[in-house]
Amino acid sequence: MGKTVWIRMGLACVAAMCAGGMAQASPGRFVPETQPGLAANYVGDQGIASDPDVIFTEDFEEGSVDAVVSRWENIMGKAIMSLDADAPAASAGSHSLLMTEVPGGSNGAHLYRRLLPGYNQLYVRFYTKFDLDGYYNHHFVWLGGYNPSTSWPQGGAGTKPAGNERFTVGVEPSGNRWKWDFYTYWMEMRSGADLNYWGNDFINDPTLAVQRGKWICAELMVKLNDPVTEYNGEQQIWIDGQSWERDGQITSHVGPGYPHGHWVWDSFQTNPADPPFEGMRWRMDEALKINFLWLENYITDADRETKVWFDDVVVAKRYIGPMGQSTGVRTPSPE
Ligand SMILES: [Ca+2]
Repeated sequence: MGKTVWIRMGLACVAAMCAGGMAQASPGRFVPETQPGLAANYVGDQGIASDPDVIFTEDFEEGSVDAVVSRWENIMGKAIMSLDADAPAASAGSHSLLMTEVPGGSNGAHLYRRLLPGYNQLYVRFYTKFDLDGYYNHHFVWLGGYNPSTSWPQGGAGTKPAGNERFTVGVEPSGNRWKWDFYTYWMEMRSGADLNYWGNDFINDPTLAVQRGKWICAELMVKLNDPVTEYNGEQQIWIDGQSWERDGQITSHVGPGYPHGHWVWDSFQTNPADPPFEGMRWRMDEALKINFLWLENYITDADRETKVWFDDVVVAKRYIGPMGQSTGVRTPSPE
């Protein structure tokens, strides 16, 4: 290697360190989840629907879009849905759901259904893929609750829930920032600088980047506060079976006493030197439960064709994790 190349590499490294230093105290990093995921027991998700802790699955293997949507209660943008042969490598199935937004088209698409009778803790794991050059979406995949439950998504953008009627928790690419974060509405949420209540974010780390052009395994957990006077609720995100750590603390898991940080309007800024987070008081009424799943790809004003795929959705009462591998040496899951 020539001297010139070394000098160029050195300058590039210095530039990268400076950029990182301005953004955060230390680089964030993935930390593998240590608890066993139930998906490890079902190679390619085969048979996972019969697991006693699983309450809903959607693998898009029904054979037609009509057959898929018949399993959901509220559908938007069916015209841009198709079943596609692109599927996660580990999947036992051969098709995924593809939503293809075109310029001048509708505002994306969604599938919504209730999860009755309602639960105090749920996990949703799904595989998704964004095409490399697609336009960004505004909202993505949600777990939430309505009291009483409804067979359609109620909305509520810009307003704070009262605590007895709704909450919603999104795992999202954060619009055109392409970083994974929460987007959360609940009774204790903070307002934005415009004094409206938009979804609150918590991770705020541009290095937790959404990798486009490949299948990603995302998982979201919501645990309600119980009793309803307490702040002991939680929310958690995993990407490819991993949590996100920054400055020595896990920032993708939010609950009573963790992580440490402070609010800047509606964005929680993690910092180990700050006070501990108070925990999630999702509700003030026991009748408010987690009772819906909303797979949404909400896009407006797309200036180019934009494809988003979904596959292998599982909702369960415990951690699901990525699919067990269908080839090669499989690591036995701890029992
Ligand atoms: Ca599939």
